[in-house]
Amino acid sequence: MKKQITVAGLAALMALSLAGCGTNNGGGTTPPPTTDTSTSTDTATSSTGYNLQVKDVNGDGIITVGFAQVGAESGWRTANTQSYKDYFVEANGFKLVFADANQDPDKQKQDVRDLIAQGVEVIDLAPVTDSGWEPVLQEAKDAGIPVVISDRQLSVSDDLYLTYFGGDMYAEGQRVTDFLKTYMASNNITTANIVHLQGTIGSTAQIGRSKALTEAAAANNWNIVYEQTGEFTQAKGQEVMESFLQQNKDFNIIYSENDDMTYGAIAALQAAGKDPKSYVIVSFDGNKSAVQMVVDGTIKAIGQCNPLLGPQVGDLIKKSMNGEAIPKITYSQEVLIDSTNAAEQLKTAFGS
Ligand code: GZL
Repeated sequence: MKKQITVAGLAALMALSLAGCGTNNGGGTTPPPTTDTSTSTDTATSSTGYNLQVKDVNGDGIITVGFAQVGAESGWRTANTQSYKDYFVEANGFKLVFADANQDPDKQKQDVRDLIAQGVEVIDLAPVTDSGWEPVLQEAKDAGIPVVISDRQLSVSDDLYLTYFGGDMYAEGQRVTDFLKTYMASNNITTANIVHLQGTIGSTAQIGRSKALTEAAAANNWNIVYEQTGEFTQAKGQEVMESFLQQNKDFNIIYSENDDMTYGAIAALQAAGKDPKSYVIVSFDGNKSAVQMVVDGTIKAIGQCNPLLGPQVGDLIKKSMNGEAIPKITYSQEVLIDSTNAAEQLKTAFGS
């Protein structure tokens, strides 16, 4: 699905993603400022055999957006949903039809079919997991309804969707594993015994972040002593950590694929009389309370993942309406948050 970027495409994309991330188009709040811009895409949608364009089909001057959301499992998701509800309003030329899959991949496919039947004018899909989507996407295409994929990617043919906007989860994982390697070296930690709390299995957030860890562990001779999904929720993250602690195995690092599971793991450590600060805990997302924990030293680093996607997705939809060539894939600007920048990042961190 990923394509190599042309130089011209990079320039266009950097302008787009800088414009997108820096613009608060009257909806939602401007995403946290970051310095890192990573993108990879093919600039023209037509070259990929996908020729649908967003149109005001019913001529009411409003674009009706059907949003097929993952669920409400985490602080990231809450902020993401709010970003859409804030941005896709009549003042910005939109109407939002919202569907919550409650983290159920099968329900989500039915949600999309329902949105097609309702005749929305564009669908935004944040897929729970990345398999089995071809038939539904083909149905949307046959119905003439463009599909924007946001948040988590899909491993489908480029001619089944208009564009993707969201985080590069593999790159997020590489930032965190690079941090771990440097942190271990500078603190004379020679052994890595890692507890790996995975996100929802089969989501590209889990796939990318887990891939980065698996590769780094192989390259650096790290041991993954426990690996289990916490479904991106605090409750499940705590349950998984409690279950591991009962095994009395040695560990010194926790690699947790989102802040909510990290909160759960920290609660489990504290309940067992262990000091979280005596472990190397790394996380993903960048909720305000997690960034505060980086300032406090409880969490050593966070792979930032920006949930405030509404304005940028809206920007891409508007560009499609205007007949402009939009990138096939655009990645959010994201950084690593550690002790060197946490105080600054805290000023713009999302959520609570
Ligand atoms: C990442 C997003 C993930 C977050 C979790 O883009 O899909 O899902 O990292 C959320 O917090 O549950």
